Amino acid sequence: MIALAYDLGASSGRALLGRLSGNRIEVEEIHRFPNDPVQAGGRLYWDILRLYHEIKQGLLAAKHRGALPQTLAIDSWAVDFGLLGRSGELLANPYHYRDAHTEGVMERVFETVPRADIFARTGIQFLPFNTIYQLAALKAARAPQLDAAEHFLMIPDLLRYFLTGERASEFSNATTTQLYNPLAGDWDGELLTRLGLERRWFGKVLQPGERAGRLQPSVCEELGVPAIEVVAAAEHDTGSAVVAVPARQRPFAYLSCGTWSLMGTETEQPVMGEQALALNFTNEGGYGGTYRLLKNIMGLWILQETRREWEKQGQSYGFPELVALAEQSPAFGVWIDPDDAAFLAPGDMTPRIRDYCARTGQRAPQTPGEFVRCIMESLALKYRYVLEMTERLSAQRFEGLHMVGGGIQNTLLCRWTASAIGKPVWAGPAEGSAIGNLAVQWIAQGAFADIWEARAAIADSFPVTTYEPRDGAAWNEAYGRFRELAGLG
Ligand code: LFR
Repeated sequence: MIALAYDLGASSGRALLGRLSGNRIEVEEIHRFPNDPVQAGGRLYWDILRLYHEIKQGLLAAKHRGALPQTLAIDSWAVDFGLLGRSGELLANPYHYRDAHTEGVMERVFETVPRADIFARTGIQFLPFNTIYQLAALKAARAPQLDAAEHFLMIPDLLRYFLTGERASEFSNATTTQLYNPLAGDWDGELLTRLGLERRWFGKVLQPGERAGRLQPSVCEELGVPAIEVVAAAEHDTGSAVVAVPARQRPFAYLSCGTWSLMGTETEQPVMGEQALALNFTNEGGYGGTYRLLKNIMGLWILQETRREWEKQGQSYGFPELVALAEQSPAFGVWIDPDDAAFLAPGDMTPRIRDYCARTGQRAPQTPGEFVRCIMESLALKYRYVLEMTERLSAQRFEGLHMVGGGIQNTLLCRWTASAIGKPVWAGPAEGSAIGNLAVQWIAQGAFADIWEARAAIADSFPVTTYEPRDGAAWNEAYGRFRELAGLG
């Protein structure tokens, strides 16, 4: 059975062809393309039509291989969206969630709807770029697109709409808007109304695995392909990544490791108590009505931006080179809290790291190796904190940590993570989101009975590397100091 997964990340997109025979999964990347954000007029956008063009190229690549899929599905990063007008046209280019227009908006929204109310209605963590604050920012700016808007679609919904002509939202991604009420099982009409947003913009919400239409005739004609069926995967990439965690049962802990690090556990019910609110955990919707009780950690973003900064200055380093430099630098010298608000916006990171060090009375890193060591050790230490909080909130103990996603290619990070948490790390698969996307398509096609059968096939088809913890005493001591420095209780 052949399925085609599109996985769009914050810096590149891929089309992967998945073949399933018996319980054996094979994936082949057939198309990869950059997804560079575009700055224009002081704003930061996604190049949505270019992404749609690349999606078509992926279909052509499958056709030229003689491997047309039975179904296809798209997953991407969360929270971003487009608005459609009366005749279904896209009204404006979608903003990038790291655009500055949401600065300070979250706090202003709390004056209308208090923070605790928003959490009680949605169970979603407070991130300044959540859809709710993006829409509030457009509203405050009297953006003309709001006057003409008829439909709201998130990025994968929008691309799926271009392909099929059918408009529908998808559950896993819808929850990330912070406008969806998991207890009511629908968009939160009251919350929308209180913010002056229109309930009617928000349409039907499909569950991951539901069929979502077929390629429309104009697309079939343009590409010379049949009317392939389109499935709603867990369209939030993190949702798809968690589908692909090769665990045999619950409970399990995961870290989806890419530009962001998403750490948590899969639960059957959202955890919406006071403690979850205080720790700013989230409950994003998943496959089969599950939830991802997790926390966003800034992740490899800081390293990616640091590398970009050095490149701009004419010093080009590959990631493996940077990791090697970090390994050769002295241990436990200086740390940052990766989730400090200073590290969210795009741009040069080394001045912000220096500034953080000055604020916290530390000697700033000097060499590239020291900077990278600082970033990676800080991530590993933050992972330990978030894992402990996940255990506390879910009242579970984890024997180890599943790491999935491209970040596991950074084997030093996997090693340090195991040492920091004092538990084994099981790393794999690296193509987490794409494989989870494919798995949901195969469940929809009837090839897997359920998610556990899919996870067993994933466990049998892809290598998983185990990293055992080392130097326990030194990491424990470091963790104590890190918590104090980062003000983590
Ligand atoms: C990861 C991710 C995170 C989300 C962030 C922004 O790619 O989807 O889960 O918080 O991107 O959308």
